[in-house]
Amino acid sequence: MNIVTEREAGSDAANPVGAPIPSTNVTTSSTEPAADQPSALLRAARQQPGDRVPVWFMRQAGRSLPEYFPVRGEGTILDAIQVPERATEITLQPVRRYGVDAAILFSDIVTPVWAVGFGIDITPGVGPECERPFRTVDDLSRLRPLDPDRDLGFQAETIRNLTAELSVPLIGFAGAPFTLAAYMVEGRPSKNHAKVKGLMAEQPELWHELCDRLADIAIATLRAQVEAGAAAVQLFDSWAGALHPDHYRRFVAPHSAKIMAALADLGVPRFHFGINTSELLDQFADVGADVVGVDWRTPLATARRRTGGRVALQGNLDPSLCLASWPVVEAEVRRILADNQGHPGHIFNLGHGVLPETDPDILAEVVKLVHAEGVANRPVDRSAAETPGPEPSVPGGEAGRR
Ligand code: 1CP
Repeated sequence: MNIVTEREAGSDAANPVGAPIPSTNVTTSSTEPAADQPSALLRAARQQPGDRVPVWFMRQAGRSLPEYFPVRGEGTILDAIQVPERATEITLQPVRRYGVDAAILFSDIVTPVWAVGFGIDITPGVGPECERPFRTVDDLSRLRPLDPDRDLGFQAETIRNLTAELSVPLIGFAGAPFTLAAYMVEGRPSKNHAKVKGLMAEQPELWHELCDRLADIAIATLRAQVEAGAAAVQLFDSWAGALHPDHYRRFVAPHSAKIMAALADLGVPRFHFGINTSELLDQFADVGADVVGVDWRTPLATARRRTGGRVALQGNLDPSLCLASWPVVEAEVRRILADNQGHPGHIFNLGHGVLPETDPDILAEVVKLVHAEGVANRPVDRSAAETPGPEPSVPGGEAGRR
């Protein structure tokens, strides 16, 4: 894997690590990297040895931070996202508080679909909801292509604000077609995904057309984020683990692979994440990710064997255990670092998002411990990798045949 490019080098230069963090009334971590070092996150994403394990947290901004609420204001989260000053401040809050190695744009996976006028909203306390869910071919008319300049101008402005302030890389993100379709077809968050699985199996042509449009929307979103200054992107397929591996291969992988391939020329690391994906990890690597997120159910050493050592891994502390006392959390962090065996391609994270009830002081301690104890300089022993599984399910495969 060689994903070192001028674009990344440029983004490192634009955001020199160690540049001053904006003043704040929240304590800044004392674990800032020295100014002459490359970004720990981008190095680990390239599986290059370094002097520490980078760490950030999915859903690090938002409801777990007391300083979030006064900035967020009234209305839904989609209202806050549209005000660049607010979205900028909310994105910066966890970076200041924790000294994490990356910021993640404050937005949501449904933002682009909302922006093209599909008719989706985020209900506080519930999540994404659609009054008229996607069920028939007529619903395609509500899913026009995304024009990032017109539809997501506020997001580009937020990213430009952020890259001017940040001393660590900014991660942009989008929802993958399956996970977005899950909300659009079900109409709201769902446990068993029965309606979206039904549409997929019973109307495969409509399914592929829907996913193709969602893939184009994700591509336009992510390209615009990188052009505005994001130094890495994460494609969230949070609920793909609900699928049988064969269904994932036939109905989902081609679309995610199309997105990953369409970002290749940008040269930024492409992260890919879902929960319950133990049986899909090989395919998550095959779609073209550089970094694969692993939830807490799969030991990192197992995930590394399943992905054949061809991607960096991100994870995998159980967010529920972060509600326990520090000795419990500390033991888990040490176990995960040991499980990684000093491999340079490890980005420490939770196995899913921060739970709203989490004590931020616990996460601050996690960051300190990972920075103090994480070793990322063991030479990669590629012979230890398991033979990669079955034939890669890559672009041009199923998508080209359907
Ligand atoms: O008003 C609020 O504060 C609502 C809570 C909230 C927040 C803070 C939602 C509604 N979205 C967000 C922001 C958000 N969403 C971020 C930026 C914050 C950060 O990471 O620091 C990100 C990356 C997301 C991405 C997102 N949204 C995902 C993928 C990550 C994951 O958790 O798997 C998903 C699945 C969503 C949908 C969504 N949006 C909001 C909720 C409550 C949900 C999940 C609903 C469900 O259970 O299905």
